Amino acid sequence: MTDLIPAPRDIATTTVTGSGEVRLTAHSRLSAGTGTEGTGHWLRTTLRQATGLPLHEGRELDDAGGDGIGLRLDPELGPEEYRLVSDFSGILIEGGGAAGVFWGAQTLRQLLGPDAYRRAPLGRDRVWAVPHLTIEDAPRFRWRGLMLDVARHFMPKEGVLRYLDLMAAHKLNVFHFHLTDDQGWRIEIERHPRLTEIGSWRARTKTGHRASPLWEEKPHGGYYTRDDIREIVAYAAERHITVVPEIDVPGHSQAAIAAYPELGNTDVIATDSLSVWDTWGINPNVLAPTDNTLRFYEGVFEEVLELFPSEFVHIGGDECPKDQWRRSETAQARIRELGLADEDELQSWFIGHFDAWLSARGRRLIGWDEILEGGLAKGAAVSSWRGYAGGIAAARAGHDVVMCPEQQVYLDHRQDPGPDEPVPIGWVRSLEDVYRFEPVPPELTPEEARHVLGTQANLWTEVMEDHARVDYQAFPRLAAFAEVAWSALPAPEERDFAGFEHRMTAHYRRLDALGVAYRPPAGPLPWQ
Ligand code: TNX
Repeated sequence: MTDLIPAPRDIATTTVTGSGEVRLTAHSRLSAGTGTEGTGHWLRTTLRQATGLPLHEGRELDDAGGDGIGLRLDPELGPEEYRLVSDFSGILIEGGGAAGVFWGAQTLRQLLGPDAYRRAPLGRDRVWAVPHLTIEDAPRFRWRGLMLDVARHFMPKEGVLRYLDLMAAHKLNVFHFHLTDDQGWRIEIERHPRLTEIGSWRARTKTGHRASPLWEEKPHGGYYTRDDIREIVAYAAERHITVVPEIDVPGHSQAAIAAYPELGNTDVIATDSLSVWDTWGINPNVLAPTDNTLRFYEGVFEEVLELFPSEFVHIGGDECPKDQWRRSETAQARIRELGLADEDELQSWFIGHFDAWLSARGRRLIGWDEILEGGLAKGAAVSSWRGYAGGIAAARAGHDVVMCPEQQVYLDHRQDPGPDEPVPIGWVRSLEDVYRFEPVPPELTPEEARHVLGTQANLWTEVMEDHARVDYQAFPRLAAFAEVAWSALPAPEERDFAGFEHRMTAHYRRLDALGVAYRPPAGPLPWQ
């Protein structure tokens, strides 16, 4: 029962209270103190579904009694820190902030056993018990992220909400929402309706693994309306998850150019003949560095800021081939006019424009590590994906960093060398590899290391056409990643992977109850 993932900082079961347990019954009450009402609502709703117990409101904390649950703030604790005590007076969860109480509630759900993850009670005769114990816990990093690419394959809104629940269950708190790419534009922008009218569908897509019966070509698309986005952001906020939107510029933009051909390098190619891209890889059709493009994207970002309250806004910046800029007289004129050395500096100027634009509106820019090339914009933070190098350089220059190196935490990469993997791309990233991933490179001084805001796992979905495939790539590795992001694990070679695997046995039962189509640790793979 106490096989918690991610592992808490401290768990004590041998307190003076002895070896009893708290049993939730039809009489158990739940009291949520000031500032914890949101978690109270979440916990009551979630546990009512799973247990069928009413968990009526307790009038006061003490009213929770010996079989109740109390939630309250304790200003002595850090904002995400919590203490969970189960003893003869019931279960008390205290957090430094509302988020801390929420993470404590997630721990309580794990303690109640796998059936606490179901959406309806299996029967009235279940026992819902938590052993007497004390847990003290707090996260290692404040950015515990998951990136989901909904551009390569659209994930309908319900699937996104489900992923937010899965993130919360693993105490992850930043959802990096990759909303645009060459293969699709997924967010409604009122002032530029063609972005979704044209940009959200591609006529042809290759789905599945070549060797699988799912391999077929068919149209693909979809997008989120503004209200869908509002709902996703609100749902995330209820779970103490921040949604960081990504609008990828100036590369990975063919869907936008297909919708508005004037955004492309019209003096180099006939952009009006481009359609939403239907293959994968690095695309040569990038945005033209013109005033028109800047104004267009300022309009896009204005609407994005209205919908997303997050401090950080991701502007992509990755994999922007410079060939068209080299050949474009318009781009070359801009380079001369700005007195720039080359096309790298032109990209840097482009990103710098949005850095200043976002800063003026009280937000902060974050981009993939290519934004270091040609000079990093003043306030920019970096998602270090091509290994650690970009992150190290950025941290040394005083910029904040999120570590997400493809060598460790790209969950689209295969997790086993066997011939049966449905996604035979990338290097092998086993569960153990992810568990031994260290987000802070030893090269950094403690001062520099303070710029590592945290870490993020990335789910690129070129070869994940539905949520079962996303689940298969994400799990169980995301559970290992969550422990890396949350728990203060020792150095990689000293980590107790066998102990983690042992705790996973209990965690697989939770994932089963949640209906997660994870890669099974043994036995036939789902399609065999
Ligand atoms: C590189 S990571 C990309 C993505 C691909 C991914 C596939 C990054 C910033 N760019 O466009 O989907 O590799 O692993």
